Amino acid sequence: MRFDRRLPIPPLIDAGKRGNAIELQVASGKHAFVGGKPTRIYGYAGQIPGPVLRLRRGDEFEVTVENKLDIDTTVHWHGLLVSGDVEGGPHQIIKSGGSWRPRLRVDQPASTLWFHPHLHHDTARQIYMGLSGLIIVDDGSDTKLGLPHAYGIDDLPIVLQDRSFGPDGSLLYDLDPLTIQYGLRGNTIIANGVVGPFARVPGGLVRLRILNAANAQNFDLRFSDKRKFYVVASDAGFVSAPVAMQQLRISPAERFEILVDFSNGRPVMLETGPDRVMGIFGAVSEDDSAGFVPIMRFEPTATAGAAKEIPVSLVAPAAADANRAVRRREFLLDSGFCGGQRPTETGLLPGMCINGKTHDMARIDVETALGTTEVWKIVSRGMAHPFHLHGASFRVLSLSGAPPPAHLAGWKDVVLVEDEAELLVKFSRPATPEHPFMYHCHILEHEDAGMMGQYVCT
Ligand SMILES: [Cu+2]
Repeated sequence: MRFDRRLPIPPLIDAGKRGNAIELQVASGKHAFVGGKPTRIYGYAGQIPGPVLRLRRGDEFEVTVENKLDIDTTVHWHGLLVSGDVEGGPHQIIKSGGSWRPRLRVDQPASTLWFHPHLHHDTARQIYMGLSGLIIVDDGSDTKLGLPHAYGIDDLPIVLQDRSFGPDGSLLYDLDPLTIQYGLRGNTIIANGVVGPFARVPGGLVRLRILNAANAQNFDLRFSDKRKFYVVASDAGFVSAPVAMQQLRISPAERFEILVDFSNGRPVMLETGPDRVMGIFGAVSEDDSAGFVPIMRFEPTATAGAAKEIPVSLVAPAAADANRAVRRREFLLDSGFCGGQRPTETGLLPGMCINGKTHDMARIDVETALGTTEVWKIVSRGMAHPFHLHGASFRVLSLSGAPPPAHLAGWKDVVLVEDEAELLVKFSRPATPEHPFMYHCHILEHEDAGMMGQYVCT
């Protein structure tokens, strides 16, 4: 790989600077993933990567979404804590040629969120075709904490995905029962929509906002010189203090913000290892199943960064007190096929279940009370499932019976469950039976196959 394409920096849409009224087109377009070979894609504004929305805490903004695709879609604000009627799940369909205009109130801590389609049975393909964008929630804490925050300079969005391409550079997406079972995995890793990019960065501290927007692949990130880096935030907010790490696993839909020190001036590669939970199916290197492959190259410049020191502390979340939980529930995510086959152009495809039931848009599975906290025990069977729920953030109480490592101890909205996990979920937004919240596996082929339930919060 040549690493001769500059890392695309998505356009920044700063809602506050546009009177908190923004527009988003969902359209098809052309994009060259592999040098010089444009191919048909879906994109927000018809482009890959999709824009980054910057939202200020305390603001209310309006989005006009126009669907220019020849298919229906939805736009789900993943991690944004808003009510069920505007969060863009499977019930808020935007018809082909139609539009949708939700008003959204931003009231949550600084965090890196994202948006993507959530149309039942077609989420995986639509995201694979290019529909995803990041959201930055800004609560003013960056300056106070001394964190890099110059967008595109020392604060870089990095969206990681895996893809497979045809000889003409086009995206390949074919579903069969085996692909559904393991989730679709590509043989090439892209960052911000291109293969093998490089980024020039200041020779100092740089913040990377990393999103795993892959359909199924867990990335296992490290730098080629094994340097330490510091996790400062997980999905829904800062961790209490920077966590020094040399290797970081990031599962589908998870976000981590990390600080990397480039002050030694040496170029370095960001690499990923195999998806450890998938055995031989998780290899990323064609010749060595244990090998790491380079994703992108960082080239420090002679310019010093604005931020000099790793902060000593960040924002400590309140203690995760399981005694406050009003009830306990258990969810079994099983990648064996259950009932509910769905017809497609290529024949019947099998369904997947939570607690023995495949997704049904007309069935409410769980009723919760607004303002309460519950313990949700998630059990994975068959393989590791990244569990996500809408309309709430949670704290990880335990993973396989042990307390979570420091970088997973803050507020989150996705967690990879290898065998079992206990989560303390705080229900702070309402959802009615007409517009319920989802909980589901974020392996997109599992979700489309029905590994998804619905809850109300009243
Ligand atoms: Cu799954």
